[in-house]
Amino acid sequence: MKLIFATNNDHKAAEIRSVIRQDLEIITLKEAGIDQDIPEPYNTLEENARTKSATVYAQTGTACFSEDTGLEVDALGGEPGVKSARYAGENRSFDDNITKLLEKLKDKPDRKARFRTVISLIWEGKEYQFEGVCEGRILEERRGGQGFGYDPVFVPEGSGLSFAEMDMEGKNRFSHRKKATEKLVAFLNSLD
Ligand code: ITT
Repeated sequence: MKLIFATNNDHKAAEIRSVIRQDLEIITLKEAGIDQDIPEPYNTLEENARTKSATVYAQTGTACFSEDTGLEVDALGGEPGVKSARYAGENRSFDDNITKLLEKLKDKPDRKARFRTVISLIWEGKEYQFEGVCEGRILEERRGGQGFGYDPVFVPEGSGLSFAEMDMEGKNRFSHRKKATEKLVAFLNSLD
């Protein structure tokens, strides 16, 4: 079975491929020959994920899914949330976003946060959504060199290591994306 994963983020594609059934062929936008940065104009992960998958389905007619992920920090009223990719401004780096986050959290004792992933699948013209949440806390400084995005400053509940101090297998034991992907896979399995 062939599925387009409507993403331009190769880290996400690698993480999802590491947990999805081997007989499912996952093709990223680049691999499908689609050179497009689909806008994410909405205020919810759910709407942004739906826009990405629906846009690509309309163009290709091929079953496809997308995902939108946000880091929700309690002391910042849920920020950066849906704006996680562009927290420090358009086209800013992962590192710039972390710098802004740590600055805003300076002197704040409440470090509680969570990653939330919403996957939107378009299957035979119908949309299905799957959510995965990982609770944790934000460190005072960066730790580790693996992963991507906010991984160096996020420690999941039940671990002493940041996501960036874990290999992919370690991160998958806790990860929001893994939990959402497991629900997607269970759904696809139930179609057989
Ligand atoms: P798409 O092409 O799939 O949209 P993206 O990088 O723009 O890729 P999002 O819109 O979902 O992805 O933005 C989420 C941002 O949140 C992402 O750029 C990272 O900074 C951060 N992020 C998402 N998942 C993460 C994870 O597992 N660990 C650390 N940071 C993560």
